[in-house]
Amino acid sequence: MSPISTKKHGDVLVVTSNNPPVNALGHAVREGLVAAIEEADGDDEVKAVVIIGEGQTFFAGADITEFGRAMQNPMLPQVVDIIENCTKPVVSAIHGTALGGGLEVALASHYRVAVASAKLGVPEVKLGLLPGAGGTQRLPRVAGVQKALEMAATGNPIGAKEAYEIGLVDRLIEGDLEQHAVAFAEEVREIRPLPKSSERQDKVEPYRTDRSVFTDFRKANERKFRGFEAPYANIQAIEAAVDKPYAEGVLTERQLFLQLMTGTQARAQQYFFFAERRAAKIDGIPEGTQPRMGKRIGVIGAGTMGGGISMNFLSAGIPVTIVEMAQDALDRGTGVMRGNYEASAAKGRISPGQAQAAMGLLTPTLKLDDLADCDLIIEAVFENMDVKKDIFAKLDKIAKPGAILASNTSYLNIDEIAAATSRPEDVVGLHFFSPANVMKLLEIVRGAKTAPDVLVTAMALAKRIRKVAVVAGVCHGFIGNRMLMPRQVEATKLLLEGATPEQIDRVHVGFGMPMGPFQMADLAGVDIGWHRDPSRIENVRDALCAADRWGQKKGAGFYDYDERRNPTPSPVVEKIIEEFRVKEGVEKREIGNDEIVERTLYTMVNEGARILEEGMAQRASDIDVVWVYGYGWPVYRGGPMFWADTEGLDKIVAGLERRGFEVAKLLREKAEAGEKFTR
Ligand code: T1G
Repeated sequence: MSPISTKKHGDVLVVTSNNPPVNALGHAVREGLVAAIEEADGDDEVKAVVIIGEGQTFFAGADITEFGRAMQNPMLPQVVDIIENCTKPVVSAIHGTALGGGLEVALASHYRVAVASAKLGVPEVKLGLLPGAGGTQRLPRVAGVQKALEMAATGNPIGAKEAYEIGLVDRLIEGDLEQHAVAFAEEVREIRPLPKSSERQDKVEPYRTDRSVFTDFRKANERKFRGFEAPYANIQAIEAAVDKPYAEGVLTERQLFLQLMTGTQARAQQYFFFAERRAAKIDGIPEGTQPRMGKRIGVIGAGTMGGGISMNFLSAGIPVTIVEMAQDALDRGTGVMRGNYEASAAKGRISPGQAQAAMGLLTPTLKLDDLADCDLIIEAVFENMDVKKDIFAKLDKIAKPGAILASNTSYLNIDEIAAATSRPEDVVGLHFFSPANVMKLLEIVRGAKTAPDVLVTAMALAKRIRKVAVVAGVCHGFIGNRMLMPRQVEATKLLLEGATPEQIDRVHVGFGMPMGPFQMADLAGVDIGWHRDPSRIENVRDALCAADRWGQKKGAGFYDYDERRNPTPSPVVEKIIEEFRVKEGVEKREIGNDEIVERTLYTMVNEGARILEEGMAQRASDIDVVWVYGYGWPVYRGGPMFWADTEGLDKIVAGLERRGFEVAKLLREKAEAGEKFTR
């Protein structure tokens, strides 16, 4: 049975797609669309056509699961040309999303109507691609070159209202979409010639001479697009739309599309699309497990983490009660939150009304008892086991039955914290990343006794506060920080052996990381985890801390910083490292960049393999989601485990052995068996 059905409303043929969950433009849908247009063309009673989606959305694009497989005809470029060349006016009726190939179908239609809540976009760049069915040629002709650049090179959708204002949508619909779309089709059924997007020149002509829109756009996004191939290919394709007639422009588009599709970046980003969705699936949960309530949240601690965590819930419209020990700390914490909201409103990211509404949902208090009616309580106080146990023992007496008790610890043992209560099944780790109101990643730490519905609730709440959550087991540093440790340890050893902070950071930034281990240490604070005794100097970090070089906040750390926080290499640090080298009797030598990669990245993969062996991560792709969303690992490399597969596990094993590291059992087994972690 074809997912495409047709029926006549008077002389309008309504073509409906029913291909759940997102009306992906798989082979059967494409075939059905072509047949429907042929039906319309062949039936004289038909004066117009409406294309509409059943379910949650209009077409959300090509079927990504078909990528990498032999594609069957008709291909999408053919389908959209058949739609545009229909002899009757075709109206796309959009609800939910019109994304990628879905927007290309709409652009090939002669008219587009949409409900106000709809989103329109070309997110292909997020899959390492570009719109490959005429989108790079039709979109600038309809929405304008500037908007097309923004939409295609960033992949971010726009709302239907904005689409209407720029002429991408011809009418905003209130009420029944199908009914109004049919009425619209009846209004335009006699209008000729049919408006074909591919033939429009008015919005591209002005840019034939003045190229500044392209140079300015490239310049403005240099930092954001660093390392990515697809954004630049999208810009190039839109330049072709300006310089060439449609028939030639689509050839350039096709050539660029195939170039990207066969590249490693596209494969990595498509892998990551599904990795992110797979992370939401929790192993070992009984079918039908329902989430618990999540209507009121309690947060203990109004410091940087407590405040950021609270903002996530407030921004999602969920009331929060926040507790502090002292009034000044409470006022300082709520003041920072209000300041963050006002700053977002000033930048136009949210409206002043939204900022006010969010803060209106916050109840500050000095009394722990005020958390008695909360459904979920998140403790975010400083990292000390005794303090945390004390708080959880108190919460055990205060919190209502069925309340979930969570700790935001980055390292400590969740089972030990849970044992401080009489309800360990209600205890879970919720490890947010700083700044908690910005970073997308959330590690849900599954304790030995954590109940299935507690995990399901945590995952559901994560989605509500727009976090990407990954389940981790109880071990030191969970997934992300545990893999960070060997990297930091080796990076520090390499300093003593002759590398410099800038050399090591340059290798990581060149690899695609936002910053290297030492820039990151300076940002987070060199004094994190420091024993605070300046007389006790056991490593380079101690020496820096004793010299008051705590990082950016002190204007000095592994680097010196100017007033705009730009880092420069520091002769003081060089001297400190040299003194240590002598003290430790380490011979300085030339360090190659390959050695830096092997010792700081291969060791991470090795630790990732151990995490999988021990069941501390459900699957290798979860590790990749943690590193992309929590530590800025470049998505065009898929994540450490996907990258390891691309690099070659046998090469990684050889590199680790050459450097004298003990190779994880799982890594060695997979390398010997010629297997991979992620595919
Ligand atoms: N193809 C195949 N499966 C898809 C899919 C797609 N395009 N989009 C979603 N799914 C699956 C997804 O894996 C999940 O499966 C389920 O649908 C629900 O998705 C030629 C080449 C539409 C905004 O990039 O952004 O067109 O995990 O959990 O949060 O130019 O899905 O349940 O088994 O994300 O409500 C361009 C991708 C393709 C859009 C809905 N299109 N999708 O979000 O649900 S390339 C995209 C999304 C292209 C042409 C080119 C989102 C969504 P499962 P979900 P959601």
